[in-house]
Amino acid sequence: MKKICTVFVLLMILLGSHAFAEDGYRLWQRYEQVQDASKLQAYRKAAGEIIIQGNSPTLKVAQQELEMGLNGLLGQAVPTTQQPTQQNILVAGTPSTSALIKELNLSDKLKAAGDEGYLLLTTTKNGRNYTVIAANTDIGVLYGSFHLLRLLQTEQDIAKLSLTSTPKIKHRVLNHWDNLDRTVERGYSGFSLWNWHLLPDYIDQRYIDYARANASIGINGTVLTNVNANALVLTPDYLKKVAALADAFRPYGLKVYLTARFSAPIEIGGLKTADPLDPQVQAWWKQKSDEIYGYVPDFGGFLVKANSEGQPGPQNYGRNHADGANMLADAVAAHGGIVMWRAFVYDDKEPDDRAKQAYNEFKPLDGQFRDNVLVQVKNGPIDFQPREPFHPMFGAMPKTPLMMEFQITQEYLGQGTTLAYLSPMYKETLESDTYAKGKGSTVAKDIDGTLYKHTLTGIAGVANIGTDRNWTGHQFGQANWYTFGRLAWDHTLSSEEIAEEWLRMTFTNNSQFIAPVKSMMLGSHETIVNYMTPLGLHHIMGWSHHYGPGPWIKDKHRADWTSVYYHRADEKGIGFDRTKTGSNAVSQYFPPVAKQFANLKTVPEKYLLWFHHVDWDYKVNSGRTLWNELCYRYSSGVDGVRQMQQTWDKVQGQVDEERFQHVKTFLAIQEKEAKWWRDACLLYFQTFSKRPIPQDLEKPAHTLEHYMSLDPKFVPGI
Ligand code: BDP
Repeated sequence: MKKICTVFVLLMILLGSHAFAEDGYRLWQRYEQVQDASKLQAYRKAAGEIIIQGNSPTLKVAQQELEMGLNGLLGQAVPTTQQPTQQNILVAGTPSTSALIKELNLSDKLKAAGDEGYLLLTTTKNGRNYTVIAANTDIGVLYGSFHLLRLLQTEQDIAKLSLTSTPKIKHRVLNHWDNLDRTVERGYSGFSLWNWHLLPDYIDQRYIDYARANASIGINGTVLTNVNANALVLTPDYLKKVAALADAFRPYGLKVYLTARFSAPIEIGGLKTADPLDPQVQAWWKQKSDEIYGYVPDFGGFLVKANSEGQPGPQNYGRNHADGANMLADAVAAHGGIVMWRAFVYDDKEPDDRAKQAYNEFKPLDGQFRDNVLVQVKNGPIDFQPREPFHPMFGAMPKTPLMMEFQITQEYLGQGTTLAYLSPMYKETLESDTYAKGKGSTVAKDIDGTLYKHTLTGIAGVANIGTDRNWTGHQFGQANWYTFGRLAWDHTLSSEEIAEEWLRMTFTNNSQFIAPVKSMMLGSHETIVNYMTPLGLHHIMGWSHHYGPGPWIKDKHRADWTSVYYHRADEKGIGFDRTKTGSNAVSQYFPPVAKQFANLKTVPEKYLLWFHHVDWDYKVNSGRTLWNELCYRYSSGVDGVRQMQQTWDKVQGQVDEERFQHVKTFLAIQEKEAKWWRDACLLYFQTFSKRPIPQDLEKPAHTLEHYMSLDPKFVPGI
C-alpha cells in the first residue's frame, strides 16, 4: 500500500511539474484555458462539436490541432463527429471534400481566398449555428484553423465572424544557417534542430512541433542548410534524410529547400569544372535535381550564395550571376522548383564602397533571369546592421522579382541575451518609399509583386531557432520568429498588433501585463540602436564573432570587415561620406530619395552618419553638437535597458516565475552589455573628438585600454 502511495505521489509530482513547466517550449501555442468567464462560455457554446469531413494528412493535423487547442482553451473535451448532431458546430473543410461546406454555398466568397487563404464566418443552416473555417485547399483549412484558435487564445469575439485572409507573399521561407555537424552559423540557441545522424530513422517530436509553429503563422518553406553550403547534403545518404524531414513537414504545408554549393559538380560529381555554361555541368545539375525530386516530389528548390565571402560561383568561370542562377533554374523548372539567388555580394578587391557593390553587379542583369528565379536581397546594403537604410536594389530591378531577406537571429543585435523586438525594424524597411514609380512605391510593394506585377514573390528570414528548450534562447526571441511569419503573410499588420497577439498567446491576456510589456517591446529596437550604433553608425562590432563593441578594429586582411572602414572617425568628425564628395552611394537611390539622403539638412537623423561625414560640432536636431548628441544617445540606450528592467520587475507575479526569472536574468546581462557598448564606444570616439563627455552623464567605468583588451573566447555562432 505504502509503495503504491509513493508511486502515486511521485506520479502526481511528475504530472504536476509537467503541467506547470513554463519553459517556453510551447511557444505561442500554449492553449491554456480561457480566463475570461463570459468569453469561455461563448466559446464553449460555439464549439459544440467539430466536424471535418475529408481525411488528407493536412486535414488530419487540422483536426488534431483544433481538438488539442479547444480542449485546452475550453477546459473540456470537444467531440469530433462526421455529421451534425448538435446545435452549435465548428466546421472546417473545402467544398471538394466536405459536403457540409459545399452545402453552405461559399464559392463566391471562396474565390477571394486563393490557394492558401481561408474564410472564417458565422452562419446558420437548417436551424443550426455554424462557425465555419472554409478554404479551397486543405492547407487553407489548416491556416484558418490556426487563425480561429488565435482568436480564442487572444480572447476575441467570435460570435459574428466574417473575414477572408490570404497571404500577400507566395514563398514565406525560413533560412536555417545550419551545418551538417549541427553547429549553426550565427545561431545563439543551441545546436541545429536537424539530427542528421539519427535521420532518416528517427523523427524527433521537435520536427513536428517546429512545423506546427510555422504553419500557425503561415510559413510555408524552410531552407534546411547554411548558405555557406556543403555539397554533401546533395548526396543520396543525405537526400534520404532530407526526404524524411520533408515527409514530416508536408502535412503542415512546409516545403523543403536546400542550399546548392556551386562547386558541387566538382566536389561530389567528379567533374573538372562547375562552369554554368558547360553542357556537362548543366546535365549534372539536371540529373541531380531529378534525383532530388525522386526523394522529395515537392522539393521547393535551391538557395544559393555564390561569389560572396569566398563561396564559389559563376564568376570563377568568367560568367555572371544570371548565368549561374539560370542554369540551376533550368534544372528544377520541369518540377516546378525555384531558385533563390542571393544578392549579398561584395569583394574586398573591389575599390568601390561595399554598400554599392550588389547594386552594381545585379542592376545590369535585370531582365536576364529565368521566370523561376527570385533574387534574394538583404534589407539593407551592408549586412543586417542594427539599423540600415533600405537596400537600393529595391525598386531598381523592374523585370526581376526581388525577395526580401531579413535576419531573425540577432547576429548584430546582441545575439542570444538581448531583448530586441524586431517588427519595427522590419516594418521600417518594408514601408520605406523607393520612389521607383513615384510616391508610394514602397519596398513592400516590390516584394509582394504589386509594384511591377510579379506573381513569383518571396520573403526569407534567417532563423533564430535551435535545440534550446525554448527554441530561441531568449524567450522574447520567439516574438521575432512569430513576427516574421505574420508579416510575411500580411506586411500591413502593425508591430503593435503583432506584439499584442504574441504576448497574449505566449504569456497572458491580462492587460496589466500586456500594456507595459508591449510598450517595452516596441521601444526595444530603438534602445539597442542607441547603445550600439546611434545616428547611422554601423559595423563597429567585435571582430568576426560580432559580439560586443569593437570600433577600434583595423588593419585586418579585409578592409571591409574592419570598423574604421565604416565609421571613418578623425579629428574633424565621424561618418561615411556616401554623397557626391564621397562614394556617391546615394546616387543608387531614385532621385527624390537620393536628394533627401544626400543633403545634410534633410537626411533622416537615424541615417546621418551612414551617408555623411559630420563635424563634431555640427548642430543636430536636438540643438546639441554631434559629439554631445552621440554621448546622449549612447547613455539613453543604457537608460532604456534600465527602464526595460523596471517594467519587467513590475510584472512579477503576473506571469509564471520560471519565464519571469529567465527574462529578468537576461535583462541584467543586457544592461551590462549596454554599458560596455556605451563606455567602449564613447571612450574610443573621444580619442578623435577630444571633447568631454557631458557632466550630467554617467562616466565610463573603465579605461579604453581595458575595453580594448577584452577578448571574449568561443562566442557561439561563428
Ligand atoms: C553575415 C554573416 C555570415 C553570413 C553572411 C551571409 O556574418 O556568417 O555567412 O552574412 O549572409 O552577416 O552570407
